[in-house]
Amino acid sequence: MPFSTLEDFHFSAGPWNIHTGADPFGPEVRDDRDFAAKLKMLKDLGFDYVQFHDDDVVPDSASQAELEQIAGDMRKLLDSEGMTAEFVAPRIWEDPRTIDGAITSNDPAERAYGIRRGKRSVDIANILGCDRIVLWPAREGTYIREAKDAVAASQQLCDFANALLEYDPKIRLLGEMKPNEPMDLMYLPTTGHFLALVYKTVDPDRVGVLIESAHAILAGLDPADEMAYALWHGKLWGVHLNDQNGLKFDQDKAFGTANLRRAFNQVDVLVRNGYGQNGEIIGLDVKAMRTQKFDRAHMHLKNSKDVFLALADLALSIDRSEWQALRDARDYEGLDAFIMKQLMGRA
Ligand code: GLO
Ligand code: MG
Repeated sequence: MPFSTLEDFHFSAGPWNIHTGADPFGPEVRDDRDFAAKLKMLKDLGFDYVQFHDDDVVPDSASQAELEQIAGDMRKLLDSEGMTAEFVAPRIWEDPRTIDGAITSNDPAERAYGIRRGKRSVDIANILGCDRIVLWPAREGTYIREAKDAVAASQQLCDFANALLEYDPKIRLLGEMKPNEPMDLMYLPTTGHFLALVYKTVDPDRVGVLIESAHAILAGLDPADEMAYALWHGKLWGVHLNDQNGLKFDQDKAFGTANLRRAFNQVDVLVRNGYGQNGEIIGLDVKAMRTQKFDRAHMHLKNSKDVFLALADLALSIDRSEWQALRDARDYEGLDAFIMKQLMGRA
């Protein structure tokens, strides 16, 4: 696989990445923008793709006929701006029917609702012209382990994947795993767990992963190695680049701002493995600080993209023969200094 070039990289973000700053302890601090304004903002920043939740496009209350109409209008808006949908993710964590999970709820009616949301997401994706469904199983876990049967839950997660794969022969499913938050104990808490489930589904070729940097970090794992493992499986079909300052809540900090070296290693593994050459997108999942004023509450997106491109440029220009010579000599102190100098611009 040849290295990626800068031209292979196309960027995406979701409308939720330009947000009002509400958090669990305080209300909104900035006005909202309508979707068209967000789309224009993303376009101006050089983003070509948009990530969607199902109800970012169509309210859950809409009938099937309304769904087709509303999603069709969204497609026209995207086309008119020269933008493309990257994926649709069923938002299966806000409705009262998902309080105990939409896939692993103990109530079969609630599990049926989850599958219905998944199928609606497929319908919306088809109208928007994308083949990727992202599954972030937000409430598929427990606060106390005794609340659910973990063996049954594993099968229910597989059943959910199969229901979508069987519903549409072309759709691809990308698991976005996270170890905690909002639930204390998540099922399939890491990418590796989901990758093992992939091979138990009815069509493993259409199931892969989207890796979010912060989610790997929260699991105590290195995001670059997580990406490498998924790349080895041929299943890294999406990323949510961001950063995380320790094992706290999911912070969604701008990419590379907490740990530049960790960010470089993510970019490097993507570049070396030709990420982007088969239509994979550089997705961001970042939040502006709550302190940011309205008119500058998109700079976290620009900063993340700029950091990615600067690190990709470094990955493409770094002296690989010197790097290799240090490996061959088993001079890892020398390699440590070599990488640090590159990152400090003091090479
Ligand atoms: C939360 C997740 C969430 C998903 C989004 C799309 O921790 O990162 O933001 O990425 O709902 O699946
Ligand atoms: Mg994410």
